[in-house]
Amino acid sequence: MRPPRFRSPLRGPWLTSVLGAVLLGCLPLVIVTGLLDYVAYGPGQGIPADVGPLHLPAFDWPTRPSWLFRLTQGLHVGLGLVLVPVVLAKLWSVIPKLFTRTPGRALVHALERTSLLLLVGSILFEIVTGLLNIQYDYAFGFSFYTGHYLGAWVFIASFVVHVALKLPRMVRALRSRSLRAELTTPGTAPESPDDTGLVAADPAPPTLSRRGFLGVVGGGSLLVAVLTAGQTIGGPLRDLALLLPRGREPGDGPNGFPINRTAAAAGITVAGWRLVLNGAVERTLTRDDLLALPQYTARLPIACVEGWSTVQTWTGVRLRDLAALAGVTQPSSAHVKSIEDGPFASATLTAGQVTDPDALLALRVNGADLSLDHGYPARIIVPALPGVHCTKWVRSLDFPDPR
Ligand SMILES: Nc1nc2c(c(=O)[nH]1)N[C@H]1C(S)=C(S)[C@@H](COP(=O)(O)O)O[C@H]1N2
Ligand SMILES: [Mo]
Repeated sequence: MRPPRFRSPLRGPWLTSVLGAVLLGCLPLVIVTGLLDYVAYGPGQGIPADVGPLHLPAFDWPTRPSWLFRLTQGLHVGLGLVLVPVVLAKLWSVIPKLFTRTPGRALVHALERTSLLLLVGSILFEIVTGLLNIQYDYAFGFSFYTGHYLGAWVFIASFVVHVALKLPRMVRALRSRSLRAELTTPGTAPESPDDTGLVAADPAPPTLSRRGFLGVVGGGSLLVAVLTAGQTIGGPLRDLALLLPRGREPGDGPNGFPINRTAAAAGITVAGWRLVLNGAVERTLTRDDLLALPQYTARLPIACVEGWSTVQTWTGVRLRDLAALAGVTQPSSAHVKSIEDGPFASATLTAGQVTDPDALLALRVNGADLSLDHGYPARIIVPALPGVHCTKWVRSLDFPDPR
């Protein structure tokens, strides 16, 4: 028995399948780019924490193309956000199923219920944790990275099961009507009832056509896209970046690009600053010492896990030159520490990331000294490195001595 309150004439297997097909086409991209982002963070940096057998195969994240992380991270967050209206529409389209019993034995019913609960629960969990991570600093009682990662595996497993179970039905339903015809004529007549239990038995009079409904969902996605992309595109669109609110007022000039964590928030004082290099030998350098070394300039992005990114022109000293100064000519890694001790105050770089010719300890940006908010006296900038590892206010660089 279907409760009478779900009487929309729009619900039906075709509508659900159209939304399902969009998600089937796009969610794998969100999943893969999300997992790649964890690979990019590199193992052993606590992102995610120890997840036992669920850990990903570790491979060294490349430094080329320099926009690689910008792409994977941007796709993950951007597409993930844009799909939220589609997910919500799909959930709305199947609400009556919550109240119908699967024919057959109680066990089958319980299994189906459990798998749907995991599917719906995990996608909502991923959306909510992802959104909260963008909106607030550390709003969780658990690590966002670990929670989002474990939630992703619950979702992946239940998504695979769901697709395997529903794919034939989806294909059949898609064939039952012509998408083109639906989009060109505002159809409101209910779909023909079938055993899915989605079509209302006593449909209410229509208030919206199926085409109108799809238009509302698509318009919602478009709106989300506009509200999201402003942070990255900048200019007048930045004021529209309501969904990516960080650093909306970075000011003008060479240092006028987004700031997640200000120097004030990190409690930075730089009086008497020295850079400490540890390798085969220990070296201590002032900022003037660093400026007297060969300077290199590279145009490189910072891409944040929160979905925004920015490309700037950075100038500074090559990390491999600093390793050589510390007596390490073939660095196998580098451990970076900031003068603050917040959650993102240290990072470990791979051999490839230290030796890339564009891997810099940046002192200047766009022809001016770094501002204090952007990491003055010096910050890390490496091609394709996740933003979170572009450590600001660097205090020391340790190059483990291979000898
Ligand atoms: N010392 C320090 N460096 C840091 C951070 C930080 O909190 N502390 N934030 C990181 C993050 S999450 C990003 S995305 C980049 C860019 O952040 P910004 O906009 O605050 O410069 O800097 C990174 N460097
Ligand atoms: Mo970030």
